[in-house]
Amino acid sequence: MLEGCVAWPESAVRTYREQGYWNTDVLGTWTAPAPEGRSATALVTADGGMTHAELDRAADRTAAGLLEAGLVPGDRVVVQLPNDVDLVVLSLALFRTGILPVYALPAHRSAEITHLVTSSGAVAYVCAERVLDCDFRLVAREVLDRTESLRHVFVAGDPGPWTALSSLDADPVALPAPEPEDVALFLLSGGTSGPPKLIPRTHADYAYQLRETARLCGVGPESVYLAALPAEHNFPLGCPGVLGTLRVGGTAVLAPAPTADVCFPLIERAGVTITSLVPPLVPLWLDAAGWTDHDLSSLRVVQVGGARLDPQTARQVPKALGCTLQQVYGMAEGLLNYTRLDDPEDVIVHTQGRPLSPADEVRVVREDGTEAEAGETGELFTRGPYTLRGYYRAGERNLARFTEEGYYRTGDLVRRTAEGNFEVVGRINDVVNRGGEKVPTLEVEEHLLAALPLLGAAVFALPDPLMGERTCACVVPKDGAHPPTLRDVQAAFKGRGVAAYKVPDRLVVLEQLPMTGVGKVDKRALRVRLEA
Ligand code: OOB
Repeated sequence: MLEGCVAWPESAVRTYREQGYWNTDVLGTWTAPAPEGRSATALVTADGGMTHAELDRAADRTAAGLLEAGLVPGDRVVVQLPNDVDLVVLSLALFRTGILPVYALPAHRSAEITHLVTSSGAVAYVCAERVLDCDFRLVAREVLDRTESLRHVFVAGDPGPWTALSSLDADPVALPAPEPEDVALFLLSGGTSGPPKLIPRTHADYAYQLRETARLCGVGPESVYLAALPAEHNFPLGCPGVLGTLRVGGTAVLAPAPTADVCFPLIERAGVTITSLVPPLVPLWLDAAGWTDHDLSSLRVVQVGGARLDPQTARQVPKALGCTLQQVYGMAEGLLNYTRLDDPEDVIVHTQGRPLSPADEVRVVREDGTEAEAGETGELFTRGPYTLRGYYRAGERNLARFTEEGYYRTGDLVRRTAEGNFEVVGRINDVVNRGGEKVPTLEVEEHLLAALPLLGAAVFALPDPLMGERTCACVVPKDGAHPPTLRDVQAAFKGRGVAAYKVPDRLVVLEQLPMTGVGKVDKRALRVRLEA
């Protein structure tokens, strides 16, 4: 495996190969030759699309262009593109050449991209010219100034001082074929307290995830998957998402935003059969479905995951959208849990499902390390054929997140029902789950302390009816300093190039922070005080 990655032990590798979990599938190579029954259309966007044959050709040309530009297999490339054809073509080209995408999220700004470039040693950054109010060519400038490894910036659209992404275009050449068990891509951790860690995913492990999730969701050549969420995230990318659908010859529809006004016309036009949402979107879609003129009758499955969906909302989905609800409890690190399409209503409404694979090993562990009983809350530990054994270049830091036997400590508090389905009831880690968007509290505290005249800052989650959780920051100004307002925080974070979703939703100015006996800020006491 790539230097800086933790390999699965030999015995596990042997089992996964022998039992067919891992095979010779290499990501991105399945668009040719077209199997029988494949629908001609691979991609649909608001203003265009592509057939499978066109996608195949475009990926080969881009792959040749990448090599011509001097990139070599094993190089890392930070990819931050909106849901559009470029993202898919580039991804397939990278997979085919063994050049490794590091998938950033659209909301990331220079602070996050700098971190990703530094922690991955990326040689290239690929972005769009601008999205909404952000000019990513300026983000690229800041990142270049602050990092050492970056040699290329490729821009979709007008490149300004950089190179146009469209210039990565050359006559197809023989490509350096990656090995199935090589790393294929990097995803970002959402579940850990600090800045995101990099998750290496191999061709074999991710291809298995794509195959198995497509099977479980009944996705085949006739299926039309709508990427409403940003497709660089594991959920819409590969659960089965865009890649899992393309792999079986289906069609992926790329929406520029997850709102009903953008997605409903696409559902009607493309005959979308399956999509995935995070919980805060669900009430908005249900509401819009009540008055829309658009025909949503093609929808078969709506997957909801990323954060806890409340049962009352869950119950309304089938009737309002005319389809089956599937709860998905997953993580970029690997393990995916799904309710099955034919599960009883109670299971679909009240649980977050059970593991995808018979080879997923899951343990629910009490604080003292012993095994919890059914119905009892504990932390979920897991290992399996598509769950990582260590973060990239994390060294000693991996010791805290993995057991000696190679189990990943998810930090999630779960209960297992007698039938084996999980209910997610909380978290151990210091992360705010804002409707699926993960806000690492330590990182926000560091930004607050660095940007404003503060003596102390404590960031934690408060419950919220729509988002599940929102971010609250309690701050103590330095003596004589002006108490900051939310507007100050917003401006300071923007100035530091921090993603907007990390700005606290609520700011409380205090004279001091309560401390625990061991001298840590007592966030529990703060939470209780604010909830009251
Ligand atoms: C997905 O992946 P990440 O990596 O952004 O976040 C993982 C964490 C989990 O550890 C858990 O704390 C939370 O997000 N989570 C859920 C959940 N799904 C994820 N909490 C409650 N209920 C759920 N259904 O979020 C992700 C990756 C693949 C598929 C779906 C979600």
